Amino acid sequence: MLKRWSAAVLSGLLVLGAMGACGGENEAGSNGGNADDGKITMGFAQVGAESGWRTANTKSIQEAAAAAGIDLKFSDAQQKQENQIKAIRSYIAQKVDVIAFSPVVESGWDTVLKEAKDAKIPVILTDRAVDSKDTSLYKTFIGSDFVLEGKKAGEWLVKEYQGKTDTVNIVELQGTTGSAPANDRKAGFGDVIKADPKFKVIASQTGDFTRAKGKEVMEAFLKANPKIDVLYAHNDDMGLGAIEAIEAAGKKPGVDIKIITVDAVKDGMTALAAGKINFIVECSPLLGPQLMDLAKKVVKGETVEQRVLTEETTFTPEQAKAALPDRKY
Ligand code: GYE
Repeated sequence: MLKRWSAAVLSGLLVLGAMGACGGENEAGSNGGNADDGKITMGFAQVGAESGWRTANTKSIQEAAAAAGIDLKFSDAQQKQENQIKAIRSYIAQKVDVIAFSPVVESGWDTVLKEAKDAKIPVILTDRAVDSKDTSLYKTFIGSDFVLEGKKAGEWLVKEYQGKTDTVNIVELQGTTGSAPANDRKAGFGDVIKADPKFKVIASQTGDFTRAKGKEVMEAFLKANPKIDVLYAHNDDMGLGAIEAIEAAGKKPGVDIKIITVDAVKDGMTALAAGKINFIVECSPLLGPQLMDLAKKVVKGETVEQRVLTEETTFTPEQAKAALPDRKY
């Protein structure tokens, strides 16, 4: 009890301290930012630490901020929208120069984004989109085209089963419910495979982008469905969890069940090179340097493109073997 109480007081003091340091006596900066030391302060509200992709993304942002001389305030929302909203409100209270965040889900951001706009603090969306109709609520959105990623996954499957007529039973592990990558990767994939009725998605459920949940849901899929030909997982981590479940069920991942994932982090690429995954659609987490460039421009009041796309490729097992030695994350 005492422990909890003192932890609460301590975190209150920390917030107050940070507010005093950044807000209090600050007169500089037309947008209320703490330009006292000439440094840009960025408040970044991260989704969480749910996957290898996210860890690499966080590292990229932290390293790029340090390299760009940007003072970074960083928070981890543990995949909860309410935590992200709290973090954004605290950045507004601290009068940071710019807020960047990766919205865990697409909807429900208008109120807090309006608060940032009213405080004249520019917002940059990174990695994931919001569905706000009012696009003046943020300056730019940098990240991947998730629909395209889903399409690439579907196109590989269409080619793989070309000329065959038997039904292909597919199970799908979706990302976090309501998130842009889950919505879009599902849509893009579905769009491509619907052209051929032999492709049947027999089960589709969220695995929350984590290894543990991917394993758990795959176990249930395997119990309920005697014939699964293909697994489409919205990220490597869920695919890797599912591989454990498939092996535990006495089946060979990549052979008895073909596996397609998205991300191309090192662990995923290693499984691909070993033939346990058959195809990976790349999604780059290295958004840090571009984000810092955009932040500098936005703080200066320069106009930036509304949408900045990340460049990405795809990998077969052979390509994974070639790329692995240089893979940084
Ligand atoms: O694919 C997944 C992560 O938003 C693109 O989030 C990101 C996704 C990524 O947890 O691994």
